[in-house]
Amino acid sequence: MKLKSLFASLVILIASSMSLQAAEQQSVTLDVENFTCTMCKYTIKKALKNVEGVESVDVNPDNKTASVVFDPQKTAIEALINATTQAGYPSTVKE
Ligand SMILES: [Cu+2]
Repeated sequence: MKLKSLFASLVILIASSMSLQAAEQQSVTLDVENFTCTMCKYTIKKALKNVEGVESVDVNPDNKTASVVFDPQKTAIEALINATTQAGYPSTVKE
């Protein structure tokens, strides 16, 4: 009986921490300039992944965009734009 309630509170604890984690994520899509070939995708992806707080990067060479999921507590959109620009690909937030 006691173990069962302990288990139930544990489940609630895990579930609440998971939703908390989801709330800490922000996503943005960037329009990326200077896309010349398919390899650019990897350069851009690497540059963004090196930014602390970036959770995932999805570069789309067809649309010339990069979708980034990041932790807004650790980084900001300006840092993402700066990272692609430093790599030779200036970017702007897709409207
Ligand atoms: Cu290229």
